[in-house]
Amino acid sequence: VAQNGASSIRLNQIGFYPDAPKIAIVLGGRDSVFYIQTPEKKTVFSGELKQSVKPDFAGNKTLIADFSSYQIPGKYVLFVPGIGYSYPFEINKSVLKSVAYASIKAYYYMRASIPLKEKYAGKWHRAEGHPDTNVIVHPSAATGKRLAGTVISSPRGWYDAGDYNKYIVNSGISTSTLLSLYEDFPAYIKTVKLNIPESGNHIPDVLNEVLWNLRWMLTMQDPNDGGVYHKLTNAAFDKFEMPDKAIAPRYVVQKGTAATLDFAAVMAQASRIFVKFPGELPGLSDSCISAANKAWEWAVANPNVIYNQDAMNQKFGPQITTGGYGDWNFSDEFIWAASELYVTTREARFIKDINLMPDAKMPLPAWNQVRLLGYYALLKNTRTASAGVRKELPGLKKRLLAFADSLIKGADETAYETVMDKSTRNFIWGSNSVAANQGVALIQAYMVSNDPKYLRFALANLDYILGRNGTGYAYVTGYGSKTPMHPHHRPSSSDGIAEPIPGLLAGGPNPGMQDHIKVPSIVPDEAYIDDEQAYAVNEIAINWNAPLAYLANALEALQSK
Ligand code: G3I
Ligand code: 9MR
Repeated sequence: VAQNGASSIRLNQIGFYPDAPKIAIVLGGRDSVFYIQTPEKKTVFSGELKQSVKPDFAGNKTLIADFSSYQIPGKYVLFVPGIGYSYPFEINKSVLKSVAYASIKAYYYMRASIPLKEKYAGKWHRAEGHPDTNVIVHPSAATGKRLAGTVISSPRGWYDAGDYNKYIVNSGISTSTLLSLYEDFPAYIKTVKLNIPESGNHIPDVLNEVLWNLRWMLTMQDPNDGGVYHKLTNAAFDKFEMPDKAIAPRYVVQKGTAATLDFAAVMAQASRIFVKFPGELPGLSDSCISAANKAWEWAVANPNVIYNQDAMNQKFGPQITTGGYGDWNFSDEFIWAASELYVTTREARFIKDINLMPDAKMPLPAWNQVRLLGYYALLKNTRTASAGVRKELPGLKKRLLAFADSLIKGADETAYETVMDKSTRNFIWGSNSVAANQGVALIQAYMVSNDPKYLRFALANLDYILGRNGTGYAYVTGYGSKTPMHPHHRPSSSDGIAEPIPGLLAGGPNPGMQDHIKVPSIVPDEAYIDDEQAYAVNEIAINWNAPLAYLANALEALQSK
């Protein structure tokens, strides 16, 4: 008798590369065999189920079905007597390509200030939202030349997440991660076609998409002093309505050190990338580096300007209650900006006066922690390093590998055989981006070492995101059989279309319940609910999609080599 069927068989619901590891985790099974079958239920492979070394985070024993040795491309299901059939999956050489592309196309759907035409957006076409050509300088942002109430134009950019605001800090890391994807895999990225309005213009589509946000970011710098506004925002979150209906006044608020340094880092990186397109984008590279330099100077002169929304609201009105993204520590932002500026300009002055290697820690990237992004930049641009930095690089490489080793240590013994161990550090707001960022770190480790074990665990984390996990959800909208249908995302909720906008990564398990929506379990990797109100587990966000896009596309790029 089939018990729980597909929901008890946890596997990547998209599929597997022919020569890659292929495993499924079986819950509650007693039998000792499993079968791989065609859609017509013809058995093509059988194997023995093995007990996992450790129980899952809830304490239950699990079984592992390993069919790595089966390599023939095709469509399949996995069958376990007494449990039932898994969701269908495929084995083929470019099996992750569609989800990899979708994770980047998702940014097109997040665009402000442009109608999404049916030709590009399919059934999710919609009217233009937020032209942002009449944005008010909030009193917190006023300076001599831009008094409070001054109106500026700050169009384009991507919406941050389920809300319609545009935050520099979060936008910056997302933009940089997509730029890095191009920087690290240019030949592959040139083949990525996204069907967006700019397609066919001799610039790779990934860069076309990046430009939509980069051009917005450039408008967020105060031309009078080089400082960068923290965000462009409504006073309060919009209700759940389509973007063209959300017409509340928009503000740019206080400048801050974090926003200004993140901006400097992104502009420095963009400058060295777009310099290769002088015909298509004349002057852009120069504008980017000069914006980066001005931002750097502002930050050096203003090294400790915190964006403290509560404090700001005590001094100025109207009160701003949208996302804070307030960070109190800028040492990592200085490291990232200095590293990018240094790599682009080769001027040692940028790294001279900052503490580039304060300690041996390698904290995983997040909106409030960007140190590793600087190290990634240094490690992959060794050719441009001056003697001073060159002597630091072997140590940095060692630390990256030690960090990667610490991630994969014991992973084979966890129930799901991924590096997403029980640690509370992993299951925070946006935990799926932790899984994705671990994958990115492992790819970096692979690239500096050529050791395939890092690649194996990077792929395992993508398997995690696509279904081999504690809930059995494939967390990218539109991909897989059991996938979020009700993300906390205003357009997906308001457009009258049953399927959410595709290619978006849900935040993922987080027992914190900051949204006061009860999750079915507080076991860390099970604390998830596909509920539109549950923004602490089921929102989507550009900074979560970016490491997913990097991971999935890097794996495709490395696979196709
Ligand atoms: O840093 C602590 C960590 O030490 C601790 O172990 C952990 C335990 O819960 O909490 C960590 O702090 C969390 C912090 O994110 C860092 O991850 C806070 O609890 C958590 O409340 C905070 O959540 C942030 C949330 O905004 C609320 O401020 C998310 O990271 C951030 O992604 C989210 O961003 C929002 C924007 O404000 C608005 N737009 C949507 C976007 C996505 O939800
Ligand atoms: O929709 C908002 C989401 O983007 C944020 O991540 C979240 C936390 O800041 O807040 C959401 O907005 C909610 C607000 O905080 C409280 N009232 C209900 C809003 C959702 O409809």
